[in-house]
Amino acid sequence: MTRKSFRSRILAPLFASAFAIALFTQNGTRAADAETRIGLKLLAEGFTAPTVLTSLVDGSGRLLLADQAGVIYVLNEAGERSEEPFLDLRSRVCKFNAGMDERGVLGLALHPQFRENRKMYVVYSAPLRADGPADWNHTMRLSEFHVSNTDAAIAIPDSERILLQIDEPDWNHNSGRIAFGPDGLLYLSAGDGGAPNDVGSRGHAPEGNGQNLETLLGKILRIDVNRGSPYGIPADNPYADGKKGRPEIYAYGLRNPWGLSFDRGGSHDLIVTDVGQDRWEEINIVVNGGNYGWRVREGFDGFDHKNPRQAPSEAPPKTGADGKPFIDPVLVYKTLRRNFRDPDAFGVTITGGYVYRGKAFPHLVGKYIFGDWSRSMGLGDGILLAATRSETSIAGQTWTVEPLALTDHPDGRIKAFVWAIGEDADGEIYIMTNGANLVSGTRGKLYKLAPM
Ligand SMILES: [Ca+2]
Repeated sequence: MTRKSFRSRILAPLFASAFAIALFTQNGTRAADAETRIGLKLLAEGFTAPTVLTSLVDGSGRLLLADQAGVIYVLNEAGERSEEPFLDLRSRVCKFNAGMDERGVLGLALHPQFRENRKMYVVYSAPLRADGPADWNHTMRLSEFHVSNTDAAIAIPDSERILLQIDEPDWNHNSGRIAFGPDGLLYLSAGDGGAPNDVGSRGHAPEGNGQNLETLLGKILRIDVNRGSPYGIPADNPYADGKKGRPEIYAYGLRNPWGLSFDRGGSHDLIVTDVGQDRWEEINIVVNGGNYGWRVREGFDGFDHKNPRQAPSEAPPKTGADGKPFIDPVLVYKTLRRNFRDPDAFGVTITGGYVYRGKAFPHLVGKYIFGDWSRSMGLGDGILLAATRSETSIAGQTWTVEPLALTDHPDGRIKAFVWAIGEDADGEIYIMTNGANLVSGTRGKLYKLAPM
């Protein structure tokens, strides 16, 4: 070996990496100059556990904020809360746990023709209905309400028309997110009913609710609120005739889908996040009739409910009980369960968000903005994240993810529970946080992603 070749072997990689760093810095600086810096602007506080933020589409620019504790508020663009709530459901929601709780007001959506018909839809957890299974926990209710014709900021409590009731064996894994699709139909996410691993004699089918087509638990449902009594079944729902499954089912194999939204641009994908058991948090693009795997798969792996912390040694199943192939998530990341320092695990629970289609941040357009609830069940330590569709599949994933770099939180960590993400009529994004893992108190806050 000559001295020269020795030197070049040592120096060439050093030179190459120094060159790469220089390029990266140059690109990074250039990119940072072009990108509008993202600030977390506190809009309102003093809530309990805010779950939904949407626009009151009456031309006033006002916002609606649903609080899990039972009240829906009207806010102006500056975040100031109207004295009179939009709708107070505290006498209709079930009694909350002293500790953690996943019940309460969980979903809110205005009818696509709200300006003309003043109809809106709410999902909330009511006490167990009289004819519900005796030892079950509560009944999740999807109801229609009318809003005053003279004042769009007041919903009429007595106008409630209950559309759908789902009995829930436990207080957790309810989901209850709703959104109208571009088809004008209402989509509702229902969790697997609670209890670890979708197993249990109280309220879980032998094969798990996610894979059982005779229960609405563990599903994405789709109904037509504009016809039928109390609603219509879309003709192309996969089990519309009711012979092989419940006609409301649109897709299945979900565990605790705390996130359901349509991309308002692109191909209007329905994006559903699914909270993992012990190993993987998922983002899924949900299609008609799709089977997303729970509880025989988690992430890209198989799932053994008797040994949930390890992937089974055999290859994951490729097809479900109906013979159709499972649909892979577009992105997974590790669930933080045991190793609290694992850098690949953002937290313990994925919180679904929205594909950004607003105007404030051109560099975010087309990215899916979401979060993870917290690194800890007891202490609020959540993160905001941005996922990007990638050109090539990486280990089966077609999206990539990185922390959403905020002006005051460059690592995306906002030091609170990321309870929910919201979106207004302009496509701008809101973050709802809770300072405690409780549905009591006044530690809930509403932030807007705003140039800063
Ligand atoms: Ca899945």
